[in-house]
Amino acid sequence: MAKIISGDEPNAKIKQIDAARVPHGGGALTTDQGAPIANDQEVQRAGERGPALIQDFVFREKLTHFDHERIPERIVHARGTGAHGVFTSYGDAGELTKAAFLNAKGKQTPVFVRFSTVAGFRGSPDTVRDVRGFAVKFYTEEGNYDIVGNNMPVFFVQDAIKFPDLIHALKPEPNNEIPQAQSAHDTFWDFVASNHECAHNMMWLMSDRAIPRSYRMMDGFGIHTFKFVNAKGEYKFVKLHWKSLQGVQSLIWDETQKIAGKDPDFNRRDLWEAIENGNYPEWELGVQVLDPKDEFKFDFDILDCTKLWPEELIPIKPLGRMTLNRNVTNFFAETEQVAFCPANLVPGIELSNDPMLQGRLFSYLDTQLSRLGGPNFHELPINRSVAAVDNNQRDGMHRMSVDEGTTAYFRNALQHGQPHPVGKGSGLGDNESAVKGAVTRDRANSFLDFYTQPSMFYNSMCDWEKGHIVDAFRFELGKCKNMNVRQGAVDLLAKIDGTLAREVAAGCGAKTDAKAGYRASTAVSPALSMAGRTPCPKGAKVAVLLADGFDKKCVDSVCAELSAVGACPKVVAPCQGYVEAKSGGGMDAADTFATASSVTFDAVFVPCGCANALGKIYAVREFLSEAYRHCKPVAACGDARTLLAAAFKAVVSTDDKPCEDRGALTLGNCDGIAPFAKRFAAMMSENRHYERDQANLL
Ligand code: HDE
Repeated sequence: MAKIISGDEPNAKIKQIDAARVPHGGGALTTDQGAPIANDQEVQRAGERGPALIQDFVFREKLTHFDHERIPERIVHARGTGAHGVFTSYGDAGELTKAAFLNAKGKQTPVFVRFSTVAGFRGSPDTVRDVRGFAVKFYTEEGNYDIVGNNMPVFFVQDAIKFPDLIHALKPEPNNEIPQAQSAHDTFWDFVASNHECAHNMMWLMSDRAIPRSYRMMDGFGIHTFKFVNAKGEYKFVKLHWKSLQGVQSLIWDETQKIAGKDPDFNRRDLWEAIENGNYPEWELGVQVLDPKDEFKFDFDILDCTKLWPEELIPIKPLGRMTLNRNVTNFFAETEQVAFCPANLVPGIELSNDPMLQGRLFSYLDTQLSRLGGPNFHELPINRSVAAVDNNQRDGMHRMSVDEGTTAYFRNALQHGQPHPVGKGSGLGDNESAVKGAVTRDRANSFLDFYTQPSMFYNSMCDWEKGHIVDAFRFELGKCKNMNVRQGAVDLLAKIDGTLAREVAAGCGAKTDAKAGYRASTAVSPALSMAGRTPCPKGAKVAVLLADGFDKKCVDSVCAELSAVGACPKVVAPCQGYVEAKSGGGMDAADTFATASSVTFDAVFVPCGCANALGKIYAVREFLSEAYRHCKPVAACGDARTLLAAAFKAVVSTDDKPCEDRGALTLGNCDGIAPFAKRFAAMMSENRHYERDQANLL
């Protein structure tokens, strides 16, 4: 059956992609037919100042190709970015599943991942409030296996037939195609208010999970219930989880909006740079496992994709680790043409009857037919399986393979019955399961509780998370022009949490008689809070603000500590080029106050020696006050403390002992630079200073 790429599994996909690479720039320019071109800069014309000739095939071929360079963007998840990597199995899942890629310790399988936003068009900014797609393709020895998930564990609607309605409501409104990449508009909230099953995903969408600091710093979820089947044919229900080993961190809402202008490619660039710098992001794949005998044990239906399985009830068993270690060579060929499908499974992993999952099985193949132009997209290098493909499918648009032989049918005698089905128990999805009940469009009663889990989610948030959720609702509903829409959304909140409904209503002009303290559920799931998930310092971007005259010893000492934890200090100065230190020597400035802004950094440091020069630049004050407002670590020593004082209020050090006030780290006398530098570097692996949210900043 499958061809095993022995001893070289992690590189199998890379080899395939490399085989398809075409180096360019080798010499003569040719037509697509390989004929040399004399001149492709001037159209052939009748006389130097005369009309163009239709016989100019060189011109027509060039323009025809150009006119067709784009393929339809994805209807949803159009904006995304991808990377290659490898999945390493922990090898102890044999009791659960016969899937070969999980069956040996250390076994490596190549993967391709595409992260995305949902609502925006292909050119939309990365940092919008949205669900993030987290789609992984495993190129296993038994064929491609795709986990096409999101960065939130639940979905908006329960039934696939409602998906077009949800997306029509979320996308820009059809009369004027406004707004781009935003849920903050009337039709989306009208849909939410009219379809209470959205409540749970809507709570996640209003939380900080919807504005991740980086694709590296978010978790992923398979969302649906699947089945793992072992070699004995026994099955268990499972939910899939990707836990980020970079920790989990989010941006601040004001910051996301500014980044959308300053660097619309923020998340794409972050992932690209991390991989280029050898700072390979990793996630641990895990499963929650449920015995079929416990299917009806809970107060939610395990087939309902608007519900999660609290980790405290069903713990996550780790299965392996994914490392992203190679950027794409060509965005179009790899990231744009990759085609995921939840039906791409391997023996040992099967579907459940989740009505959303069932509908997805149809949609993905269907969408590729128009997006990738025919039934042969599986032959594109990025989609091609590393396991041998052999079947009786033939021909169609853009067929790459030159299929040999005369038999394209089964059963046959001419080819000795080959290729042949492998038989019961060895192939895909052939585990038997019972079906009962009448054909119906009725929804099960067990799907009809819309409020308990959203309430548990809200109960599980810490104070700053709750504050951000209230602010998000106020913003989103505040952007809705129709008062009935705002009121409808607040009425929905009143069924979840009375205090939340009252706070949101007060901010958006709606009314509520919800009782403060009312909660649809008193349950708490601590695993849902991000408060305990601190970021990994690797790749943290630190702005070092300099001008001529700075103290190099301070900068060297701080930069050394930052580099030691894997953070990336970057000099920002009034002009690009060399900045001279007071005691001789200097540093190169990569950015200026015109090209850089605090929102694209994780922290800021200003050394002593250049406060006079920097104090004259308005952008420096803005840089510091904004970093402070966005709750980032801000550090200054010596005379630079005056710059901090001009930007925000903080208690500062007056001697050689570092002083820390809500993430503002200062040092009066630079003799104490060593502990100061160490402490600043340690701050890169802490949560942001959300206590400043409520603080009087200026
Ligand atoms: Fe998708 N979805 N989806 N979806 N989805 C697509 O497929 C669709 C759903 C998800 O990076 C499209 O190839 C329907 C749930 C991700 O290429 C399209 C329904 C979840 C990606 C499509 C759903 C997802 C897609 C667009 C309801 C979370 C990006 C182009 C039945 C578990 C994959 C394409 C990538 C992409 C349809 C529901 C996640 C149009 C009809 C639930 C991460 O086929």
